[in-house]
Amino acid sequence: MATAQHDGLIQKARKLEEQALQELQALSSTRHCEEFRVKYLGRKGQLAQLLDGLQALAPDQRAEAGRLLNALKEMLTAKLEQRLAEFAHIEKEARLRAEALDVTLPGRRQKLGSLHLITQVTKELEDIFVRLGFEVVSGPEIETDYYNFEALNIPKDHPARDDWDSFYLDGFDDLLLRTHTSPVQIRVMQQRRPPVKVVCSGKCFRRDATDATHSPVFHQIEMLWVDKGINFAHLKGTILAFLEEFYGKGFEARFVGDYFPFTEPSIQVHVRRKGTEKWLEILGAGMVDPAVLQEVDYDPEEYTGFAFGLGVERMAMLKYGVDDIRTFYQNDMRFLEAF
Ligand code: FA5
Repeated sequence: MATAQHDGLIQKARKLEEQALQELQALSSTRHCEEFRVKYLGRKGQLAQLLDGLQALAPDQRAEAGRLLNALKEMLTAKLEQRLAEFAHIEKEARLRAEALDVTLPGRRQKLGSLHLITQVTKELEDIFVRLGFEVVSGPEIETDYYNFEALNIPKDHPARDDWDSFYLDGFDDLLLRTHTSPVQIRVMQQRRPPVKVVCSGKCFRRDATDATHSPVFHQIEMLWVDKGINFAHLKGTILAFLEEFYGKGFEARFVGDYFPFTEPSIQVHVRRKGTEKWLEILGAGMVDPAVLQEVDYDPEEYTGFAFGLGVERMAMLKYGVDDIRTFYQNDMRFLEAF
């Protein structure tokens, strides 16, 4: 009985060997090799089933059949490894061919991003001021009440505070998002002695109702020039010079009286395209108030100065024919790509 089982097992092993060798020849990929491994050499594969059959054999037959089956397993494993190595090589070659880069092919055009129009205009204006001899400085967007108002001659109960309805920081009575870039004037003058000739650009924040020319977040460029003998003619000349540099000859400007607690006299400047009706207010300006100079320990008898703060969005609207300030911030790709 045991002999018949032994012979049957050996026969099955021979058949398995023959079939497996044929299949090994026919394998055509690493994936097929894996299928082969599972079928013949896996834990529940055909060889494992034959090995299970050893239990039923007499000890001496079991040893002999066991050796045979193990030799068969080793032989098939070695041949499978060989085939795997062949396919790994072939598949790597194919992958390299597929991934090959033809460096002689002509390049394909890639669309690059571009600077936002407000950034472009800010840079252009800063460049103009640098050519006029000004130094670019910066200041914080979160300001104290002192720099944003008090030092600029706007005490707590001053009605002018209504012109700059402010965003205060929750839990900090004294901190707000700056309503204009004028606090940078104070910061610079505290740190330097005259002559001071600086510009500063940046974001400003106001609780303004949004409309075609007002945005709660917008950009200003502040300019300050303090020295001996600076007068209103310097103010007017500088403003006209940079406006002409920025807009060219096709625009005209007018000066209108205004009021700011930190300048005296104060003006605002309107600009329009020649031949059109509508003026747009683009900046506020004036001669630095003596009280502000005193606040930073400059002697108003010795030094005078002028300053202005212009709206970058408004400047851009006029130059590029943008009717509504909100267009800058709607992220419409057609608008963004136009510049
Ligand atoms: C001021 O902010 C003063 N600090 C300007 C100044 C500086 C005067 C130095 C004297 C000396 P005003 O609030 O007018 O002023 O704003 C100046 C400019 O900022 C305006 O002319 C306008 O172009 C722009 N602007 C003001 N509010 C807004 C807003 N909500 N949206 C867009 N632009 C604005």
